[in-house]
Amino acid sequence: MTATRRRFLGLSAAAAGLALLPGCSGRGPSAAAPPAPGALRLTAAPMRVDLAGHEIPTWGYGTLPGPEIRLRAGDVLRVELDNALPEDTTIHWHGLAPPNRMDGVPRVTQDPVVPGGRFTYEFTTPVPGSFMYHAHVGMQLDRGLYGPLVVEPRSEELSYDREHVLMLDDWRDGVDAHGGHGPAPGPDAGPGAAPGADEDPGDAVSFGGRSYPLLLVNGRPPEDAPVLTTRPGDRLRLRVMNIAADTGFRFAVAGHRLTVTHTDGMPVEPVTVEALRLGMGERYDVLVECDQAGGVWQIGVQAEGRTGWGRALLRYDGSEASSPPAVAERPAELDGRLASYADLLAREPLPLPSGEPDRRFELELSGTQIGGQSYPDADPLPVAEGEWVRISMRNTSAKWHPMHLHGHHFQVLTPTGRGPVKDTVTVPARGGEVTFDFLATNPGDWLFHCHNHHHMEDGMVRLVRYG
Ligand SMILES: [Cu+2]
Repeated sequence: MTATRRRFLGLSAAAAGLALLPGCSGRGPSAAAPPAPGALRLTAAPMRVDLAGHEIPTWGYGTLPGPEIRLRAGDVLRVELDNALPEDTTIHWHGLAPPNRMDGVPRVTQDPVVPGGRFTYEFTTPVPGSFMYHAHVGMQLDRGLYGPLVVEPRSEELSYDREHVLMLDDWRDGVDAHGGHGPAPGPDAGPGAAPGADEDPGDAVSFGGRSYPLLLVNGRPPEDAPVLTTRPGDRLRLRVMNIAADTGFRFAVAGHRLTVTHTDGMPVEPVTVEALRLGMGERYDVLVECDQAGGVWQIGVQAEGRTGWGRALLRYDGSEASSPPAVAERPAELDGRLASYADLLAREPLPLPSGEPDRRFELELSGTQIGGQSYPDADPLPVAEGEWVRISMRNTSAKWHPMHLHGHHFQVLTPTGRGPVKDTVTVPARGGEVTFDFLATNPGDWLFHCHNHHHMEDGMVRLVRYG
């Protein structure tokens, strides 16, 4: 996930006429035919990963994270999914807006892919940005079934020297029984726990209540942190992605500031801050001016509202003699200025007409319900094709909820009137309110849900339905 690899991929992609990674055979069914020309094969299968010297079993797409998919705006994404798991699976393309039948939601947009089965996803990707793919069956995302998906613009406006993708995850798979990784998981304090068990003191920002012993950056625990390299004077582009099931993150780089250029892949006017807060499913692209003379710098990832620590390292070339910061060394920048939605101005606002929305929904987020209902015993939110739709949410629960709409980009309503265009927006707890608008231009049944997967499994889902 470095620029070196990107250049390599760019070359191989040019040869193949498609900017996709070569097929990843993983440990899939050996009898399967090779993928069609230009297709990437992803095999969902049991696998083992090394977490700082401890090998644990999980499920994944061959590597952790899964192979990076990188293509250019207007390309066709063509992925053959082979299911070598003992249960059904699908892939959802988080942040993309494919035709409904390619959205990867079992029993809503497609039949689940049964064990031993195959499904080919194929659609064009006109919109550039930083996206993710992940399984969308039960709690499979909580294992290793995820990876980054980058759509590059046909011509890049930003100027930078190197690029790195950072996927932030909370992890417990195979660790609970291992005993070698930090504290044992505590009692489950999720939405199913006794009333009051998940109440946070004061103004704590908590996105979830389950116990996760490890935080991983690109599949690696803090004792075995990934190292990003740079040179003095270089400008880095970081694509920071929260793929966790139950954890919001604070993110900062010691000794450096972050200039936000995109949120959820969509461009914003640059804003320079010291830290990011990412709900589950959210992504930020930032530029980092590497204006230090050298050294090794902590890239800190802190769980919001509870203990939990992950990290990566930023190493300047020529600093081989420098020792890295201690594992737990916490960048002061984590307490600095955050990028708020109100700070962000869309560079490409949605083409909303003048006047008022055609349709409005006002939905309370309470516990793990949306508008007082729990999926699947929940009414679809009916819209009509072509409408301008406004959804207003008020969160009266004790948890922050990152709400994700499939199949659309929406525009967050902020005082500037030009709020960021996103696909996942975090609604603060205890009275927090967020409103967004979207254009109903992609008919189908689309999930609108909390991206805390425990909350989703608990029914924090509605369908937006039209066409
Ligand atoms: Cu939630």
